[in-house]
Amino acid sequence: MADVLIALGGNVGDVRATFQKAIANICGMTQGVLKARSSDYSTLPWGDEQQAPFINACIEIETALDPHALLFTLHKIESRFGRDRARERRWGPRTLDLDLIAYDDVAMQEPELTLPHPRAFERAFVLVPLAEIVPDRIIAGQSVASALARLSTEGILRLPELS
Ligand code: PH2
Ligand code: MG
Ligand code: MG
Repeated sequence: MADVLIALGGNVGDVRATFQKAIANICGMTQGVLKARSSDYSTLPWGDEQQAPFINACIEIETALDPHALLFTLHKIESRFGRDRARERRWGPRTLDLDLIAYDDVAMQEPELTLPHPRAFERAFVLVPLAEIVPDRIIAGQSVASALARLSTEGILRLPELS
């Protein structure tokens, strides 16, 4: 089984409800075991500021799927929750974004998949939830917590648990 980190994001619809269902789908469709789930965070939009705030979270799962099969499954779940890659703009609004951040210690660079995720460490909206669940995990030579310490966390707000 591989240990996998996945980042969730979205800013269209009831994103927190989408996350709950998407996480159940991820576990079901990857025969995966959920090892950790961060809180949900409200985060200011990055890249394209003219849009609603995002909700972001991260999970850690164990799965036997290989990286490509896992990515294919994540894309399928994105479209199941209304994501339409053909119609969206770069960095723009979306119902659900599922990013594969790390897959064990696998390093690969292919057109459709780079591991670990090449931009995860530049983004506090990924690292804040990730540091909540795996602060000591080493990715690309540095710990999640030390990578986070170099970024501003302004505009990131931890949301209370849904009752
Ligand atoms: N995702 C984007 C673009 N901008 N900003 C935040 N705060 N969080 C995101 O997940 C995000 C974003 C495109 O996927
Ligand atoms: Mg993304
Ligand atoms: Mg993505």
